[in-house]
Amino acid sequence: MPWSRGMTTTTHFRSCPLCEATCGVAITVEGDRVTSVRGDDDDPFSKGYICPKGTALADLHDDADRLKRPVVREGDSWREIGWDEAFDLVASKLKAVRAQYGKHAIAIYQGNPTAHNLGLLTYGQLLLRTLGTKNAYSATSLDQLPHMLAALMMFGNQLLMPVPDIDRSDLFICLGANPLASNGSIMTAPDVKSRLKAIRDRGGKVIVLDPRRTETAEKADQHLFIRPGTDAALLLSMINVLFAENLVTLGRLPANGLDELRRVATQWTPERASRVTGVTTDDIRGLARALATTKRAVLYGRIGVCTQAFGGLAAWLCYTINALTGHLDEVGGLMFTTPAVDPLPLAAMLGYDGGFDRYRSRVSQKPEFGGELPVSVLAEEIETPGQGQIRALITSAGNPVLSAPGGPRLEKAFAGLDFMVSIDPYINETTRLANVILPPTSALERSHYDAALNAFAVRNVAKYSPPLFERAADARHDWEICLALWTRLGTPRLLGPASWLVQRLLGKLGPEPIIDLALRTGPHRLSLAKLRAAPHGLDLGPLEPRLPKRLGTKDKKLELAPEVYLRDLARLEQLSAPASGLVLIGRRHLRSNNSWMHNSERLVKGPPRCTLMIHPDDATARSLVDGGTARIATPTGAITLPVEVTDTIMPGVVSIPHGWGHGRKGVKLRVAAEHAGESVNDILDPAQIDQLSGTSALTGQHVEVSRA
Ligand SMILES: Nc1nc2c(c(=O)[nH]1)N[C@H]1C(S)=C(S)[C@@H](COP(=O)(O)OP(=O)(O)OC[C@H]3O[C@@H](n4cnc5c(=O)[nH]c(N)nc54)[C@H](O)[C@@H]3O)O[C@H]1N2
Ligand SMILES: Nc1nc2c(c(=O)[nH]1)N[C@H]1C(S)=C(S)[C@@H](COP(=O)(O)OP(=O)(O)OC[C@H]3O[C@@H](n4cnc5c(=O)[nH]c(N)nc54)[C@H](O)[C@@H]3O)O[C@H]1N2
Ligand code: SF4
Ligand SMILES: [Mo]
Repeated sequence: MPWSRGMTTTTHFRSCPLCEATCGVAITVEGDRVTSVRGDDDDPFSKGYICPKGTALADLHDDADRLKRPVVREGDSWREIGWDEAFDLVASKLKAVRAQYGKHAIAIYQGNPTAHNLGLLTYGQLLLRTLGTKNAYSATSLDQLPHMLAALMMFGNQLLMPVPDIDRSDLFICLGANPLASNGSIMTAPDVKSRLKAIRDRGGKVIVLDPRRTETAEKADQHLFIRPGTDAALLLSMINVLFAENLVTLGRLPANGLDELRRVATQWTPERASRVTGVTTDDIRGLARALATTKRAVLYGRIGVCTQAFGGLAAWLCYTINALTGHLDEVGGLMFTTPAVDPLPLAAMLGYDGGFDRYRSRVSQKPEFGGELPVSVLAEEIETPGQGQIRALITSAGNPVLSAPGGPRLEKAFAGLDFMVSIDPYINETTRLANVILPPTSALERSHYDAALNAFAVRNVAKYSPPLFERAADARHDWEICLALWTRLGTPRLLGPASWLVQRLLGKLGPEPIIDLALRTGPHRLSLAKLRAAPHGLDLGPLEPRLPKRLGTKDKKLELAPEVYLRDLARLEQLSAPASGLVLIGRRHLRSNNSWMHNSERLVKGPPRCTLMIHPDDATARSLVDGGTARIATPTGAITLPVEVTDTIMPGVVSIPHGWGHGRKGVKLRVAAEHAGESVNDILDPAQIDQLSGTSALTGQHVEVSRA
């Protein structure tokens, strides 16, 4: 729109919903155009920091490829239809499937942006979790499931995941995370770089264990290479040292399982673990001693620890080792938050109350977790005929074709469904296979409160973001889409005679009153009005000890050695010194966000980022040169990528980022198509999982690399 008289420039303070850091942004608007997005200097938590993705908030809003109205697929082309027509169509198709095949024939898949979207966290769960299907899937089993399982088993609630008290720690051991690229995960901490620097400035130490000398490792005091998939062995041997050298201190926390831990750790001497992990015995002992003897210290493990063959064990041991060294629930250690909106009672109300292995998947008997099955079985549950076969799919804020191993198999399975609907703003690798796409408003057109991520923030904070732009009359928020489907699908019948009233009421309300009520009844006794009066957000102080009160375990004790893990340790015996050949790891880049932000020119410009990183020795052995092309193959498939030869990666390991592969036919992402890359999940084998938890093994799979 051209500038015209009466058009004023205004600045608005919001939080960025694109990653877990929840940075405060100052958005300058002229008329209906965003003219700049900067960091909000007065945000008490992020203090002016933003990353390049924050700036791209405007690109997403203005993206010409973003859908504004529902579309229905007719062969290879799409036709816009009205909202009511779309809702009626979707509801009738889903109801028909349900009537003919039963409720488990409708599968759901919820993706990562759910956690950043108030409407999907509330009304989305209302729709999707009341469908009553066992075929519920999400990005959880590609991500933090092992942390949630450990929280459930050890602390009695799957949402009770502790976070590193990074601002008061004097030793930060970082295992399988690269917060300088990811901006932190299950550690909401804007500007991690400055927070890590502050540790060093106060005389503390940062140590990174990673198969790659990452951006975070470059800024650390020490970096140690560790072989992919061997973290459980490392941690057990550190625990072995703690017991052997009498360094175990549980502190004030009542706990069960100490003797069992001592027993299982005796099997894993530093010598044995060193052969497996590639970390020297001196370093293993040094790590254990440093963790035990530094008063304020923490070992933080994240996705590299989870998404591997022994992810369940490794995530459990990460929490356990903090408990054994007196750092659980202590200042500077691994702490629990006191969020203004407490997600625990809310989740319980929505039926997300935790549980593991209460039932199994139909085809290959994989365990349920939190009412969901692992994504690794989604394709087989669609392909395999019989009672309970999936016939229809709802995807919401997810792109499993690029995000889950076995992408080509998934797209084939999706194409064979009776019906598929996607709640998503784009026609991408997954949604192009849907029959109907229901696009929500953009992040700038809706209100936001970080109901999920504040529960994992390194300080207790709260901030409300009202909508920046009024939504167009014919646009719908995610919550409105979910409510419309929930109403039509007949699930309100559960509510009995009051259902009509409840529907009308919910339709008028939206998510705000829910958050307001949760704020008022929460531990800080806030309200939306109080948050509206503080547009930069509120700092509610540092983390405080919460145990044993907050434990959900029956006897209010920590469970240090839950039975499921003790049993799974037998499997770890398979770990041995590495065979020859290469194993694959992933990586993240500051300018990328999983699979869906590659349509912003400012984020994708520059040299290609979807490359194969390989160590010089491994490159030479395969006649690969920097800038050349390599073929990377597994029994699942093969892709071809540009080569980056670098000694920042461990010999025997190669790295490929995920979320690329936009060259598929029918994808309508103009910018992304010019920077298509290849999808690493086209070659990852979906059958390789952590057998305990069902989490996909995204790291540590074997690959063959040759000159293309
Ligand atoms: N090989 C490998 N694979 C991985 C990973 C890895 O490290 N390596 N990481 C895994 C991890 S941690 C995760 S979380 C998953 C992510 O996996 P997914 O959640 O399946 O994928 P995303 O790329 O986050 O896709 C998000 C989708 O949501 C849509 N979207 C964005 N905003 C909104 C919104 O506000 N409302 C709605 N309705 N839709 C929206 C986007 O258009 C996009 O289609 O990928 C996993 N896959
Ligand atoms: N810029 C950007 N930010 C993001 C995302 C993004 O795609 N881009 N995605 C968001 C999402 S959904 C998530 S879940 C978070 C994840 O946040 P992080 O957990 O910080 O994820 P990564 O940056 O992938 O770092 C994982 C590290 O583990 C290492 N690693 C791989 N295998 C192993 C192993 O077996 N053992 C050990 N010890 N290390 C291993 C990898 O080399 C990598 O450096 O990031 C979020 N933030
Ligand atoms: S770090 Fe995350 S929250 Fe902060 S600006 Fe970047 S994408 Fe947004
Ligand atoms: Mo994730």
